Amino acid sequence: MKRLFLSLFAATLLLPGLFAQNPVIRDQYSADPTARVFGGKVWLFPSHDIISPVEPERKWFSMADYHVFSSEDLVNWTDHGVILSQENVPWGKPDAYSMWAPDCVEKDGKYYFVFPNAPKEGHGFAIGVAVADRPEGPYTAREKAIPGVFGIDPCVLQASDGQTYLYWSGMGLTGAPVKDDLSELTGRPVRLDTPLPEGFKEGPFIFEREGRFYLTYPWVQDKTETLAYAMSDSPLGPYVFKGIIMAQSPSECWTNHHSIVCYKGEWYLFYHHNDYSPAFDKNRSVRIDRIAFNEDGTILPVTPTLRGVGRTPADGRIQMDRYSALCHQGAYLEFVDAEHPFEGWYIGLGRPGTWVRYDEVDFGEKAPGTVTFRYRAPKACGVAVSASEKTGWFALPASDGWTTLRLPFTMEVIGTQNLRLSLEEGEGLELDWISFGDVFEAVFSDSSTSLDKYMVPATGAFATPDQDGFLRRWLLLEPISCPHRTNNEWTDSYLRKVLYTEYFPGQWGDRLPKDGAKVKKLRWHAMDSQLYNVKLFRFATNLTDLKYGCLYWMATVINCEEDIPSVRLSAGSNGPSIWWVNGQEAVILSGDRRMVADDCASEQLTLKKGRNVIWGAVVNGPGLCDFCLRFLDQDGNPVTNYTVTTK
Ligand code: FUB
Repeated sequence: MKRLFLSLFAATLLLPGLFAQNPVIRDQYSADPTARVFGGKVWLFPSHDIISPVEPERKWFSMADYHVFSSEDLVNWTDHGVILSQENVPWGKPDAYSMWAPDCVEKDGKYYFVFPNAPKEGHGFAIGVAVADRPEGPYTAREKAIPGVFGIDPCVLQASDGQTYLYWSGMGLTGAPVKDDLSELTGRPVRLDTPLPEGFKEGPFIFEREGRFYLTYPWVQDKTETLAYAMSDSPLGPYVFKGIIMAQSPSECWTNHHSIVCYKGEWYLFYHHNDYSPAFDKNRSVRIDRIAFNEDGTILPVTPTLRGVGRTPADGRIQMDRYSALCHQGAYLEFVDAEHPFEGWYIGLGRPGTWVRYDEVDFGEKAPGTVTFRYRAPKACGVAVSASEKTGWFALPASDGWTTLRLPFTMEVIGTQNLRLSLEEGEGLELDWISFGDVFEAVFSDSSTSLDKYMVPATGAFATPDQDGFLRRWLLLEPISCPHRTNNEWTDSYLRKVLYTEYFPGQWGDRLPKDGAKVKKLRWHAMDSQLYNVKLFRFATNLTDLKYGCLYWMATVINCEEDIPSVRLSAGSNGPSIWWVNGQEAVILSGDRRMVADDCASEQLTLKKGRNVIWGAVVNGPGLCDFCLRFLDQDGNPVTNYTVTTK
């Protein structure tokens, strides 16, 4: 694997005082981000880049649908799934893969999602609108595109004078007044770019701040797109060029595309870069960095960072490769698994003296008792970890493969701190993540009931079923309290009532929550079971205070290279349970049962080529609780020709 020594670009990221954990969407490509604030949350409406399923060799944009994401802290993002697909646009070609940069605004309780697409008739792009009652949809596309608007990159401004404006690009930058529901223009389109410096322009994003209007846009000044801006006293200009917000990328991602939003009193720039796809710059990923204004309203240039915005909890996985600052020489970044870029990166510290800093780690109110390193190193290493003006020294034994080592941490570190890690002895330390206290303290506890006898955090891009076909990789949610009066009530109808209640967004959905994501205070854990049966009781007792009177949710993904027909899902659980395959209920085990392998099997079903998502929920009464699951073929033999992931 080619080692990517940090270049000039990385060096430009080292300025102190910049914060980020980028990219923010880490399980799919996302581009052209428009961020809007609705109901106290940030809603992110990006394009959804994919590799073209019809012309994979054609190195061009390919987008079939849109997802929407929301966040309250700009760190944890909920994917609300697909809100609009190319097949559901009455006026659009259903196979054009041209769902380019969108926007969304709210007016009188309706959400207007505005997007470009290739029309069924004619060439180029038209711009249409889909309407919903909630930001997450469902959205219904109107029958026709907006009359007289041809182009891409729509952006809507709801000006403080009460007028709504629509802007778009294609042959320059254009704006026009529009009805509040975006159904038609109400005035003549005006070219906004004619007085601006020459060079290709697209992606207009217009916003109003302190009585001034900002026309911000990607602009090719030299080779690739910068983000530039102009200002005016009026929404339709004339605009006066003011300068560059973000320089062109030295790694030559040709496009950039952005939005600027004020959230909880702070201003943020959303933009994109091809982080997960260095070899193909049409598969991009959304980043966020802070943006600031001078007193006269002009914008301070933004340097792109990997650290991004938001605080990282100390007991989460702190990806030091998303650093705030890094020593100039001897450090490098690489994908953990070049075949699976969404697994992220690790950081290499080549020799003594190399260091990395990661800002804004939230240690909370109680100092952690342990620190866990996920690393590999050809030789034993000594590292110094500094936070809150204290430094601790940690010895990491040599390890050729990735290993997870938990060590005592005795420093009194609380609150939000900047973390610095330096290699003091040894060489070639490669660090995937570090984490403090709580979760990992429990997971790697040495006590006789320790969880690692039963399950360990999932590692590696995928798992396989064991030789008997049992599924051992699961995403497990910490237990939800669910007191029961008596075990006699565990009938089918009771179970369906309790287990068809929605506890979190995306329940039964095609997209799994991320490892570490939270449902209120409960956390999802991607785990590899050491046993064929997954010991939920051990999971609960090691990680939470709740043991009894609760219910567990779990999910996993089976990836098949081809359709596997005529199989049955075969389940056993201590405690009643329901199991779903690709959104359909497959097995229900009701009553007060013990865990017996193959206790109950589904009707015959087909595991389809590609992803198959399994969801399960198990109720626990007053005792132990576990489950086992596998697929059996028509002859009752275990099915094992697939891989298992939690993404
Ligand atoms: O994502 C497709 C196109 O690339 C957008 O519409 C442009 O703004 C550029 O980002």
